Amino acid sequence: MPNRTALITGVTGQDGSYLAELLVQKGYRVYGLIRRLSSPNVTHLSIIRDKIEIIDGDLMDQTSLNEAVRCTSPDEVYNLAAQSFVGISFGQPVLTGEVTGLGALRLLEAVKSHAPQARVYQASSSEMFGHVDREPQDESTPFHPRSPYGVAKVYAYWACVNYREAYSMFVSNGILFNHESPRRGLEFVTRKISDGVARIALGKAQTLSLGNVDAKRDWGYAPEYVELIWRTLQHSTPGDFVGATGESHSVREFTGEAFRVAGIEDWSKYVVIDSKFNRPSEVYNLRGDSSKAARELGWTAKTKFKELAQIMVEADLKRLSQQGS
Ligand code: NAP
Ligand code: G4F
Repeated sequence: MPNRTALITGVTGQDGSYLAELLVQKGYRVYGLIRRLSSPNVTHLSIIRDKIEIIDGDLMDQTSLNEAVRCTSPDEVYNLAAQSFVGISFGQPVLTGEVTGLGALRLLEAVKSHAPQARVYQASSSEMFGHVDREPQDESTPFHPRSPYGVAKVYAYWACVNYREAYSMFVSNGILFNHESPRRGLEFVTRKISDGVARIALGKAQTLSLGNVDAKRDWGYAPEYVELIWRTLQHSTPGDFVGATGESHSVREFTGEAFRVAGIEDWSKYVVIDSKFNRPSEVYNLRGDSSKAARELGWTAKTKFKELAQIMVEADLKRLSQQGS
């Protein structure tokens, strides 16, 4: 296959950086869209910084998206950029709607005008299922979002389906359940726990404050999920695919497992429950069924709960030990 060109939004984030590494490995010419910040935020790109090209742009700004698509002429466009933290979406609902919802529409418009043959991947989310009435959730499960973030992702999802139907564009949604890694932002619960536990084990912190520890999620390992993202755009036809492990575990279980990895069995004395981390409306339990992705894309999640906790805690123990006090 001749070299292909990919444009990735959200390239500085967890998934964007892993996807850029995968595509570089596969011989793609990779463009990463980066918004202007007062201090550049390219830590996750250190391995491949000289192997990808950076394009300035912002999902809030139609002109920059038009220009990014026009000048890169991509074969594949991966929209991974978003205001992606559910918790903050309650305090910044309009910004979240603008970036996470309308931002996807702006990108679709740019592709429709400047590269209509390009294949588009939209980072949809299990948060769209929200208040679920069945388990496990698959591509036919109704949406009932429980946060401004979830609402914005539902908007973006349907915009993608609409551009597929209205303009015959190749647009696919990956409805991915939570996936984590040592590159996960520190505000998300698994990383907050792995970092917090490592600090306690190393004597750098005394306690770890958490919200609703009874919430349950289907947690997978991010580097495996970017393989699914890529496979979604290699399929013969566009469509919507769930990515999940099929297992659900509580925040409490993840906390216990993380402490166990760090060699601390009696961990309850270190954890403080603080209601400030509770959300106005919570998603209590998510568990996905990705048999469509297994059947049509040949993808299954390999890394499960205990191994994931181990990878994350060991990475934080190593990072924090190297930092000294
Ligand atoms: P992440 O680490 O938070 O990365 C988000 C990316 O979006 C960052 O590169 C960020 O850039 C960029 N971004 C934010 N606002 C932007 C704007 N206005 N214009 C351009 N770029 C902007 O998220 P992730 O975990 O990698 O997730 C990737 C995508 O998958 C997101 O859309 C997320 O909502 C979705 N998703 C994630 C999961 C999961 O479990 N990880 C599950 C389902 C769906 P800065 O570095 O400049 O902030
Ligand atoms: O780690 P979280 O913040 O992730 P959440 O809300 O599930 O969203 C993540 O996964 C979605 C896929 O379903 C993505 F679309 C989204 O972009 C993001 O990547 O919270 C997980 C659970 C929640 O129920 C939360 O209430 O953990 C609970 N939790 C309990 N204590 C906490 C805390 N969450 C955070 N962030 N911090 C806590 O102290």
